[in-house]
Amino acid sequence: MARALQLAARGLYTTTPNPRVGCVLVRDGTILGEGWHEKAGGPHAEIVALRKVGAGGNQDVPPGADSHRKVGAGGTARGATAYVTLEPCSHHGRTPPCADALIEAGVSRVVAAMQDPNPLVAGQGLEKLRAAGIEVACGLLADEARELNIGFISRMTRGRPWLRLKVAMSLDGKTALANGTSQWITGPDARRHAHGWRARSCALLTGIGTVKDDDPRLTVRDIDTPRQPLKVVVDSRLEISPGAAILESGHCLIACAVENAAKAARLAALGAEVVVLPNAQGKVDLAALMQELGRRGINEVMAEAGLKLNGSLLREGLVDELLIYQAPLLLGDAARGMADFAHLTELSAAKRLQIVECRCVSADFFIRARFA
Ligand code: AOF
Ligand code: ZN
Repeated sequence: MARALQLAARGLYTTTPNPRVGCVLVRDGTILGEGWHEKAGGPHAEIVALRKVGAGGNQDVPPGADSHRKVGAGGTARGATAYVTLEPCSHHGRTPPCADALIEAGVSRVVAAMQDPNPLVAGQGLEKLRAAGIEVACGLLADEARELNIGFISRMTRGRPWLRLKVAMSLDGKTALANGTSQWITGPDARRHAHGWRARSCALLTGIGTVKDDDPRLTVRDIDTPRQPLKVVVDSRLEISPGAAILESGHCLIACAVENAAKAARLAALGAEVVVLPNAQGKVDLAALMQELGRRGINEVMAEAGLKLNGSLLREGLVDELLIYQAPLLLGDAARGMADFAHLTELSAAKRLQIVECRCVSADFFIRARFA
């Protein structure tokens, strides 16, 4: 299963909206075939692994070799155990059910790390296997499997993506000078590290304040990835300038709270899409925006914004995880904090987080923390 998880992680940047899944077929202590899901529309991990057995070994199979029915042409998976990081699917999606393919191939045992949270599957894949007389176990390395697909699970169970909020700050918790200057607080290695989080995200979220102050491109650089995340700008009054760097490479969604057909058309011509999602205060309804991103198949979102949007996201309880990069310098009391979110009068009212990771990244410090 540990090997299957390693394989699954190869799909870190490519499987969206699908989960990252790996599969290893074993018999008598020998790996017969292994595979991982590379992208939506392509074969699932189990099918890739079965095809490799069918091809008589664990070498690559030509992309033309289509159906799992070819399994058995060379080697066979009969009597094998399949280790899969996610319950084999039971439904006809873009591809036929993996549970059927495993049954047909004659595997005798299936070990899944976790159930598929997709309501179209949700236990039915395992049930199908059991009904066919296959020995089934579920839960091996479940925590690791859940971590890998935390965004997919979030979208399937809550209808919205997993939201990480990234902040680069000084040792005294400040994120910009009073005049808005923030480039650069952390060093190049910490910034590269953060690009890794960008690369695995399906969408990057920022606010019009940051677009005006920093004019970010919000693209993944320094990391070899075939996919650039969707860029999302919260811009209540639709103030974004057509010359903003974030619009340069297209693939941008602008959430606003006002109807402005002329401006929306001008932005559309630049490859950006405008969605109008007002709340009662005339601002963007952020919870509705998260649901909208969920509907669009977005699993993981990383917000890189200023204190206003950060504050609103925190206040509305939409942040799942904080990624904090802390640089060894002090910016003093006049500098800006990371989020304007509440006026606390009692310490007990402050929400505590759980630190799930902390480490040095060159001269800077990285802390990852989660709300319960
Ligand atoms: C598996 N193995 O490798 C993956 C699974 O539209 P499709 O056909 O690609 O199906 C997508 C759904 O299949 C996805 O939402 C999830 O429930 C499951 N993903 N299942 O057995 C895999 N990637
Ligand atoms: Zn499948």
